[in-house]
Amino acid sequence: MHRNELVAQIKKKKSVLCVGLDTDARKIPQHLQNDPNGILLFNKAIIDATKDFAVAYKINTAFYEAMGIKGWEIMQETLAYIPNDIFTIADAKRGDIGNTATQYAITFFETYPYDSVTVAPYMGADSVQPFLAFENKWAIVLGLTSNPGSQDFQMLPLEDQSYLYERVLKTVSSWGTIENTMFVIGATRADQLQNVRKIIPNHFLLIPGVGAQGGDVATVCEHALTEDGGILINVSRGIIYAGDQEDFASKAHDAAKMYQQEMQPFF
Ligand code: OMP
Repeated sequence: MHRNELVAQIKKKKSVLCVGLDTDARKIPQHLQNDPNGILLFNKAIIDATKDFAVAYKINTAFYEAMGIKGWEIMQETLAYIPNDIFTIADAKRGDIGNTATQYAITFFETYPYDSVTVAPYMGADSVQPFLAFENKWAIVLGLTSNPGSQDFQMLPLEDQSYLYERVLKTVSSWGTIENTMFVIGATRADQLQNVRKIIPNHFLLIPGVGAQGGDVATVCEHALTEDGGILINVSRGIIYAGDQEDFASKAHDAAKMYQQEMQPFF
């Protein structure tokens, strides 16, 4: 998807909501756990219930890969069910030497036609650049993540007193453009958001960590929103498990609407 189409969705819906489909077979409502197609039915119902508020869906591949071949089929059918004008993310956190990275890019851009894939930058330029060679496709590179372990390496001070994650943002942003590169910045790191915007004022940020991990929409919007929107705030468990009974889809609808309404005043 071209950046302009994503920006148009954001402005139309007055939303930067990304719904995370981290669907866990043990957490879906009981009546679907007993159905052989339960996970796909769950995902379709969540998409139907949230698509008026969402500008992106993030499929966390781990939850599907763990199921083997059936999981890949569910992922494919879920991806096909997402409306064409909504941005799609394969949250696969890949990263490997060049020729292998190219195969990962083919997997998530062609075999499974996602708009974007999450990429770990630890192996450097040749591990990220293959993802930047596909027109209208995006690499979403880990910058400063939402988990406690982000302290271990990402916040290490370098010789010039900047943090390692800042160096990552500076360097990786020079490999691509604002039309093919985004960065993951955790909502739990709101204290760093203004700083992030100083380094990469125009890049899209994928911001997970709202809801179950404690980040909040208003703070993130205040510090990171740009004229184009410029952010995607991901909520997974806070939406897809808002209800655990037969009315789970209407609970997900209400949760997605609530998040969109928190975003709306910023437009
Ligand atoms: P919830 O906490 O349930 O909203 O899920 C957060 C989602 O974002 C999960 O799919 C995580 O794998 C993902 N995520 C983080 O939670 N923190 C990060 O720093 C990066 C990601 C990610 O890249 O999506």
